[in-house]
Amino acid sequence: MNKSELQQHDREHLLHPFTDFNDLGKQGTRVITGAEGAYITDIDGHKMLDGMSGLWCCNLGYSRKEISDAIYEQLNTLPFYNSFFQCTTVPSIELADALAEVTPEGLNNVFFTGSGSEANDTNLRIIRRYWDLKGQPEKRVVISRKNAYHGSTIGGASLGGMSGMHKQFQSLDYIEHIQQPYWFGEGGDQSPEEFGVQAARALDEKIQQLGPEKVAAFIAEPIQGAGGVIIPPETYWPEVKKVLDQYDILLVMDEVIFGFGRTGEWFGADYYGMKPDLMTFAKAVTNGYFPLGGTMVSDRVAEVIKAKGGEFTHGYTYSAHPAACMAGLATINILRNEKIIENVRDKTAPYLAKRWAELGDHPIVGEARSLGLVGALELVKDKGSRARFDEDCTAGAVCRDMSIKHGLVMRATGDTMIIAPPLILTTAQVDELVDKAHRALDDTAKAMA
Ligand code: PXG
Repeated sequence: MNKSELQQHDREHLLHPFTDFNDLGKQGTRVITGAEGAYITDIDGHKMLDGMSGLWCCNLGYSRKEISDAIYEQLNTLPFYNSFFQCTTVPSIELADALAEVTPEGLNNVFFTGSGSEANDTNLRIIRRYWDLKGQPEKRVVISRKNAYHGSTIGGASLGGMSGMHKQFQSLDYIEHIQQPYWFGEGGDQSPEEFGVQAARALDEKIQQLGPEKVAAFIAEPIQGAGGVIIPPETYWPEVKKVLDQYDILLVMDEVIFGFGRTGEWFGADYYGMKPDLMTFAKAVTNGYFPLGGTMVSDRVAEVIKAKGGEFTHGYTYSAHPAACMAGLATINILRNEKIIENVRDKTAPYLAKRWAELGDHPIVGEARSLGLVGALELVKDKGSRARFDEDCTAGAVCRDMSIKHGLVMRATGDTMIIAPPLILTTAQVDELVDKAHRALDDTAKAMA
């Protein structure tokens, strides 16, 4: 099929995730046909620096034959076997070991799933089981945050705090949402530090309002990813820690985006010095090469579930899929052997921070923020008042299209432009990314004038 035939068949038969089908019909889909290193290529031969690592997952880029070979060899040895009914496989044991080593102290148990959404559903099942076995079945409520993203299954979407999603399904009734720590959007006249404390105190207020004896867990991404790379003020996590220390409530950190090196540490929990009881992962665990997710379970929680016994009636056919586990092992080996995360921490992240901050001087940028290898630009019409161009956030969509034209994949969430490039980026590629983003901003300013 040629390009237009592919686009036509795509429109006729493929229901895309998170897509407005009218827009899709008008523009035709971009057909991505190849990838190499940190670049992707479309069917027209247009090569783009992938500033989003696929969908926050190809942290090592697209050319790691070690990972595809590991998958291929496993598929030719034992393509599938389940881990139900007293069975196990060698790759799943080896990956469980490796994950216990690289994840924060105390997280030594893993429940494998096929995706991040399933892993958060698993968290809900584990949380309930834990409190039931502890003899505190009244602990039921899970507190999350507005504008969080925790997946698209009913459990994941209920935990998530995206208003557009909540309009389209019925949420579980034992999940409550508090304020997000989004200083640029919601901080008003407060300093980031003051606002960070206030946003964390919202957790305390909610716990008090519900009654601590009813609250089972608090779930949060270390930094909100899909919500617009919302890097909390430095005061936020230490204050959340203080709040949680007062109560017997489980902390779930959702590391689906920030796990495996994006902050320059292995996990966001390491970066912020947090000790989660449960920790969700997916995406970069296999470098996006094979679907795999899971949740790391602390010894404290796992001991109750294991020792107090009875069957834990939960699991997925593809929990611990052997080929997925081999992809995970190969990915972790590369991250370790090539010191990829140390390189991000010591070299690429500080360099990106410096270059990305320069974009803050652009007339339509209200804030340029970055941490590790993520960044965000807030597009505004007026820097002083932070006023946006219009209510429909057209500037973001324009900037995304301009960026693609200049050969850079940059995402728009509303009028917030976001990047999460592969961790293998060189400093020369950081320059390329920033220069292309700058040109996209110039074109956006012209188009919106
Ligand atoms: N938790 C977090 C923090 C995520 O970012 C999930 C859970 C769900 O994972 P699965 O594997 O079920 O998709 C995610 C996924 C976006 C975007 O627009 C982000 C995600 C997925 C799709 C789109 O940025 N994150």
